[in-house]
Amino acid sequence: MTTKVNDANWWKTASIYQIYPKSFCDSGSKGTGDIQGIISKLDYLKLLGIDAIWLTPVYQSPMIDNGYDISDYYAINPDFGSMEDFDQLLSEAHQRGIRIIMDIVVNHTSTEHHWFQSALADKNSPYRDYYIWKDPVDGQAPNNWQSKFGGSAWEFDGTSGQYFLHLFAKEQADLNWENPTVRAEVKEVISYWAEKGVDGFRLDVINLISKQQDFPSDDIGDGRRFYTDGPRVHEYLQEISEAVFQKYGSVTVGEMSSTTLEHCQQYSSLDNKELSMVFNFHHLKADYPNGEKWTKAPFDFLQLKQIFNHWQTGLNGKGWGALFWCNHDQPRVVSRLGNDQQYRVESAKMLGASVHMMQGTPYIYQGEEIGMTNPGYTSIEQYRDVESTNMYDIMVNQQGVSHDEMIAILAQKSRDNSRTPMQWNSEVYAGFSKGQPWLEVAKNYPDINAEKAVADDDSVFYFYQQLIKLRKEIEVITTGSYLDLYPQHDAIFGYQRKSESQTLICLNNYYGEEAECVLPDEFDCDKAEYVLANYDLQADRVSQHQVLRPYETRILVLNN
Ligand code: TEU
Repeated sequence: MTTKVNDANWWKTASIYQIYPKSFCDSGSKGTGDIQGIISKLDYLKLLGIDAIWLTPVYQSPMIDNGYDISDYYAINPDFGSMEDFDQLLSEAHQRGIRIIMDIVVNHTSTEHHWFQSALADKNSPYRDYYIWKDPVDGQAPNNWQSKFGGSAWEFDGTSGQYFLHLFAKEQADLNWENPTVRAEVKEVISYWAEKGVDGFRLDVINLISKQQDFPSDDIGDGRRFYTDGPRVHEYLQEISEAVFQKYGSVTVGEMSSTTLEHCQQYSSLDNKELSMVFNFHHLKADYPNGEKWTKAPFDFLQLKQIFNHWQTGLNGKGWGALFWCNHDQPRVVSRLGNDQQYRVESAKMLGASVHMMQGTPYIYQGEEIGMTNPGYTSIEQYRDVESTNMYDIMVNQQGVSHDEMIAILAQKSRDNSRTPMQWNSEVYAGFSKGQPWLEVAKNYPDINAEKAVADDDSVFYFYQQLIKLRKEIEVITTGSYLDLYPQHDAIFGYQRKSESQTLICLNNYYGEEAECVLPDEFDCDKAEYVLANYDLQADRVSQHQVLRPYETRILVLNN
């Protein structure tokens, strides 16, 4: 079946693979991943069938936030390799028909960036206004905004007697986008990488760049409502898009923190005035009771389906979403929403199918394609993530939460859950490195690794390979409408995609007990066929009455 999408929008039938370089593959024995390690795995990615790699930051950085604190946008961090290594990666990926999407972090820079260092040294520096400095109010921080990593979002500088804003770590100073020179610098940075042949950009927390200029305190929240989807954000994005993205034909995906559907319809509008597509995270807060991340809680299944329904129907015909469960900030989905013990393979496949049959562009995070799990760390010493260690200090040492309770919360919610070294084989350190890794490898690597998956026709790997192929072969996946068939069902997430020529139904049992549903009367089972499933279906005939086994997924297609 041919798709109805022209090549300029190649990304509408593509699947994108996210690499977190520090944890992907070490070509030597440093214990941290590098670019040569990525190059050595390009054939593995080609076999999977992905179309592009989203590479998280490899620029010069003190690595306080593992590269999201950039100190030089024009240099490669020697921990990852050289610019020649990067050029080789770009060339070898292109030779395999794989595009490269670079991470661009321009809401903030590292406080070691020379812009910030100059601003810090001299209140009259030309770079002072690159950042957001405010006088104390009544001897305190300018307002009560909170950092997303805990504590105040303001850091005091004794030399100048002013505070500077940092929505993340205190080593990540927010840029002042009101300053046209800052916007010009950003255009230069992105143009530099586009000129090198980079195919696209992932824009880190790009919906936070416009702050309400009176910087009011927030009497009902942590201040995010005064800088999220801010007053000039669309103006800024249109300016950058016109100057750079449209000029180079770059594909772009914006990471939108705490955003709304309405803003995302504009960010990803089909007229391409701003970005190609957006990441939103609402579906990944179904296990945040009352929006609170730092609790150990089950996910709310009906809420999860309602959120998918809201975004699938809301973006259809108006914008374009990224489809994902996992990334370097999120725990492993098979541990979070599936069953990473008795039904690890079945639930990993079911969760993959759940999002891959939706409208949007799927993103596969390293290790998701082989069903990697959370590591189940038991002590705070095993953690490295600045957010996790900050929150441990605040909650245990300042708020009196017990050590055991916090360890249980971290085991479910910490970003390090997804940052454990990629499991390549059953050799020491899972074949990730010849030296001790920077973060402990999950103990299950002898059983869960890429080498074993590639040798097993029934592995999660080949199921994902099929999902990627289906998107290219079945047009309704890209163009069809969306209908949740059983919004109130307490175990089955079943939805229908419909176009003029095809109907697709994706059925997913999210739990470990058998579950039943009935297909819509108008769905002609006699003409329908199963195109993919995670159990042997025995009977080829599609029946109106469906009985799904634990974590079973079934994808059915009917050519209208
Ligand atoms: O993440 C932004 C973001 O929203 C997440 O930090 C989220 O708030 C948190 O991880 C979940 O609790 C981006 C990057 O993906 C992340 O790795 C960086 O730490 C952050 O921005 C700052 O650059």
